[in-house]
Amino acid sequence: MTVLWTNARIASLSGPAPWGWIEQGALISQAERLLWVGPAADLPAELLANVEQRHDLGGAVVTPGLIDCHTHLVYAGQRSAEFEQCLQGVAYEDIARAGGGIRATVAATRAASETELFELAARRLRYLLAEGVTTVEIKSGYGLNLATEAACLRVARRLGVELDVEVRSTFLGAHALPPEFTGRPDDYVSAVCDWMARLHADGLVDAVDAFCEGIGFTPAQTRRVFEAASALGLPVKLHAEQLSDQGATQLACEFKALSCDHLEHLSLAGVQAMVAAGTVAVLLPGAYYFLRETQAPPVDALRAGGVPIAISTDHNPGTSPTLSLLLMLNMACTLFRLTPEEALRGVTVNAAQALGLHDRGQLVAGQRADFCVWDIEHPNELAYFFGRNPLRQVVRAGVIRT
Ligand code: DI6
Ligand code: FE
Repeated sequence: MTVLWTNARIASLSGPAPWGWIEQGALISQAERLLWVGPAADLPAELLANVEQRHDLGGAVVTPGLIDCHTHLVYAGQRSAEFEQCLQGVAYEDIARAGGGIRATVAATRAASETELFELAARRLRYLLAEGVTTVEIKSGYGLNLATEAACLRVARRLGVELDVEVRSTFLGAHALPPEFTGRPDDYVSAVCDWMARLHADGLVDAVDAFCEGIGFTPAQTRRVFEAASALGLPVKLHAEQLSDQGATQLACEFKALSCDHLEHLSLAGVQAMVAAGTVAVLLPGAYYFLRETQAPPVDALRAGGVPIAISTDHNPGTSPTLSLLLMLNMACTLFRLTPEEALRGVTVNAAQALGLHDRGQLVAGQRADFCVWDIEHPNELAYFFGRNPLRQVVRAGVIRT
């Protein structure tokens, strides 16, 4: 099916114009791809001759479909009681050391059935889709044994089949030390490397992640996880420098990481490593806000180095229980001083790069026909409003979804 979409004001995020703006724009999609994007006045007659269906978008603003490139959507339970403790002054790290935190969610997740995990994650994912998310990354990391990690990754795959979204799955076995490995972190890392190979053989893994932190895994342990991933040909990502500077970013960049995520405590040497490796910086303002952090990531240095910056929800029950990617656009601007255009690039083209995807994130010929139609006059409103959802329509793979 060849479809003509007219009367669009397009933020293509491609080309030299701010926002890649096309004032009186049109798009032609053919099956799941864009065949042509540009000013309506330039529509080529030979393509118009083949159009089978037409849609008038009524002068609405059109952007690429949104991409949430860092989520922990599959888990059971929630941790609002820990939120209350944090408000009383107990530190997130102390809750984790006392057996709460990630381990509390691991216990709840192990106790849930795969069907329950699917239903819980589907309910969460629908909130993201309602704001125009067309691609989402989902990490495991709340199972921490082979059976439950596998179940969580199968749930992620099934979400991509049953809900209207493309899912990329990331194995985060090295998220926390499970209780049965207390005092034996190196043995646990060996187990993670072994499970990784099995999960990959079952087609459940698109990338590998780890939590390199004082309360997570050391750089030496993280290196072992990355060596195992590289041996399997899997790309890596890293939760790096969230609570302290471990030099984890430099390590991840040795392995040409797709992205380093969080980065509040990133050093200049870390920035330079990212520049050299072409690694994307994924900033997570929800976690920064929720933990009431005060040291923001070094945005000026990242910008100066030309490091692509992505933005994501980091949805998880402990440090970022948000299901609004639009809210993260606003927070990326207010808390991290991104421009609204940088923020939109952060949930489209740069988020795609953070997932190793090069077929989406901009509206140009050859890319996927994934786009959002918004009830706004200017794309900067996506970062300006908070708690308002101006989404009118989603087109994914060339088909109207909502
Ligand atoms: N960093 C985070 O912010 C989340 N995971 C991670 O490695 C927190 C996960 C949790 O507290 O449940
Ligand atoms: Fe995370």
